[in-house]
Amino acid sequence: MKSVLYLGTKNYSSWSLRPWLVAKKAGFDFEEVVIDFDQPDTKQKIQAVSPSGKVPVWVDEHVRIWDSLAICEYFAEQVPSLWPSDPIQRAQARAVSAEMHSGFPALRSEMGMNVRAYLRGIELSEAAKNDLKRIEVIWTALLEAQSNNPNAEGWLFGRFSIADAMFAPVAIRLNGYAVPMSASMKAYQAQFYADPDFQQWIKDAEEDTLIVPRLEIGQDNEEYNAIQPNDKA
Ligand SMILES: N[C@@H](CCC(=O)N[C@@H](CS)C(=O)NCC(=O)O)C(=O)O
Repeated sequence: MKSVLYLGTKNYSSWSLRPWLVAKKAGFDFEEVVIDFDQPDTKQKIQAVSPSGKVPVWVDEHVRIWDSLAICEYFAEQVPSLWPSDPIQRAQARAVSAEMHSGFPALRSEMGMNVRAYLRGIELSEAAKNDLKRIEVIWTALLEAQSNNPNAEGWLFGRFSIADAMFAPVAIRLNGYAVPMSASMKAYQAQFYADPDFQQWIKDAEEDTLIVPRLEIGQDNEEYNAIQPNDKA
């Protein structure tokens, strides 16, 4: 039996991107099944494969797993290099991954992932601004800690790890909405957009024509959106 990763619509499903990217980096051979959001049969299709009624879900000959981080952990059982090899770094990687998995609710709701959105003008709440600040602190500290590592490849712990996958949707959120970014945030965001596997997800999402109106945050701000990106605040 070929392993299957059930995903939500690639343009919008931030949870789905994470295990998909990790599976790609692990070199797994798997089938992708996208269950589009907000269709008359969406709920039924997700419930048919997912005990929690949510995607992503991984199914192979041994197991069915229905949570993005649990799926990533399962992959790491087979490919341990998906976490840093150093136990201290591995603990830190797990801490920031768990923080991303369980936190940042304001950022999630106000800057929903939308691959096809580009620097849309939005007004962030204080809570969302604080979420962004916290992400900046995490990224900056971890990238600075790698600055003396000759083998660092631009990822949070040098080589790609599950921690990077957890933050991949943030790189897309930062592309979708015009919010201030520090130099280290820009550099780490660029790291994703230069990655061939990440680029494949972007391409798939861009080629998809499904628009889910409730997830099109900031689309009415046409005046702001007409300003050239470099002139935006
Ligand atoms: N904690 C879960 C969250 C998964 C989740 O919220 N999935 C959303 C899509 S990104 C979903 O399936 N929504 C469909 C629904 O709620 O009907 C995980 O990490 O996988």
